[in-house]
Amino acid sequence: MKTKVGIIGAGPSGLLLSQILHLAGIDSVVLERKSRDYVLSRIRAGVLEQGLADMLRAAEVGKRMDAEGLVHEGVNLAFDGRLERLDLAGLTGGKTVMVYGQTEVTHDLYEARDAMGGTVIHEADDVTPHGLDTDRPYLTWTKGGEAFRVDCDFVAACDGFHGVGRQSIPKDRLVEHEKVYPFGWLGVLSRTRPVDHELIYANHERGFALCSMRSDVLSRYYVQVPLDTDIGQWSDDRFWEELKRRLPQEVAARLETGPSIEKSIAPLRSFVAEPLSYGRLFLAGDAGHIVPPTGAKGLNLAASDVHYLSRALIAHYHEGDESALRAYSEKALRRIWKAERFSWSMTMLLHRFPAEGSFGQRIQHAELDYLFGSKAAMTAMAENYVGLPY
Ligand code: FAS
Ligand code: PHB
Repeated sequence: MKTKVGIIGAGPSGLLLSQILHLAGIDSVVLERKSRDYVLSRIRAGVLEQGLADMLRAAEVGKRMDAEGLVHEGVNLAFDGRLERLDLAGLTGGKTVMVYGQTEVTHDLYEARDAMGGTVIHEADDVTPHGLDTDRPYLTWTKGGEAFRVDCDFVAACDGFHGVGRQSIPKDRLVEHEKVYPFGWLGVLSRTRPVDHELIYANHERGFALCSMRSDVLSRYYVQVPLDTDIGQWSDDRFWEELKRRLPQEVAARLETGPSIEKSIAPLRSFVAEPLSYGRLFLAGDAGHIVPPTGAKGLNLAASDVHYLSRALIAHYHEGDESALRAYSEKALRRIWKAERFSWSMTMLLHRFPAEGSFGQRIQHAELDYLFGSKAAMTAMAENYVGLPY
């Protein structure tokens, strides 16, 4: 088998890259280790920056998002008994975010790949990149006990934090920067009406909470939990009671509860690998970086990586111009680090850090009180939340 770009991973990064390259007449093969159903069963991100929404429309996969997604012009922060609204559109000259689940984005990308004859191979075991430091790299894998190989010009590792791509870069050519937070997020998905028409991020002495949604009848909630939490100890009733205790009373009073249809714990970390390329291998999305979900940046950073990488590959094939491929890592990392900073700052501002004691919480309240008394501070938060330019 031969293709131009071998893509490892059929998450949003890999599928979006494959779709954009196809529309530019550049063929690719996507190798995914899990089944399609497994990929589509994962509940992940919920907030799309305008940049990602525009990319999906340009890639001819934005129709269902525009029909079913929720455009949000503001976001709310609860702290110290207050509920304050950040007017995203008013502070950023009309920019908004789109609430539309990553699962739906992935579903729409799969549909488009199918419709355009895309090659996505699932349950590909032991995907292994070869010859990355040559001009004839290739990928091998096994499936059903049979061995396969695809020769390509380039390899895009869109295989997430635990993927094989980053591991294929020689250790002496990679620097990894990491911060692990001393807590996780316990998330619940429920077929209940969202508690508010916009998101609510809550700083509370019992811990962080987030009220989000997937639609008008599908809600997504999170509470901060210790890293060693046993999810088996968290009944639905316990979750709802804890969430109510972390929200302002007028919000808790109107919270609609119901059976969870998904419940999971996600650890929080900040991570960046540098550089994002090695020979003919390019890292995109979680393969190269991780952010704590507090800033709703994970999926959106994957999008800007794909934006830069797809344009660089198109310049190579259409104009023989290699400069953007050479500049990919530096260009992507500049935007990545700004989103890492924002996600870290939102995490430090909104979560409970027991080691910081009452002084730490008072500092957080002072920062939040200052924020909502300063147009400059609110504008800075708003422009980061809606997404910095590509
Ligand atoms: P993904 O991890 O989505 O996809 C990588 C794909 O590669 C997977 O399908 C995997 O099976 C495949 N793969 C891995 N190794 C392979 C191999 N060796 N061979 C072949 N295939 C391989 N972001 C937010 O903005 N908000 C959130 O609330 C949020 N919640 C999250 C919760 C969890 C539990 C996790 C893990 C992440 C969350 N994120 C969130 C971040 C998430 O949305 C990612 O940013 C997003 O999935 C990035 O997409 P990809 O880069 O495509 O990586
Ligand atoms: C979600 O809806 O899953 C979500 C929204 C905003 C975040 C994190 C997660 O910051």
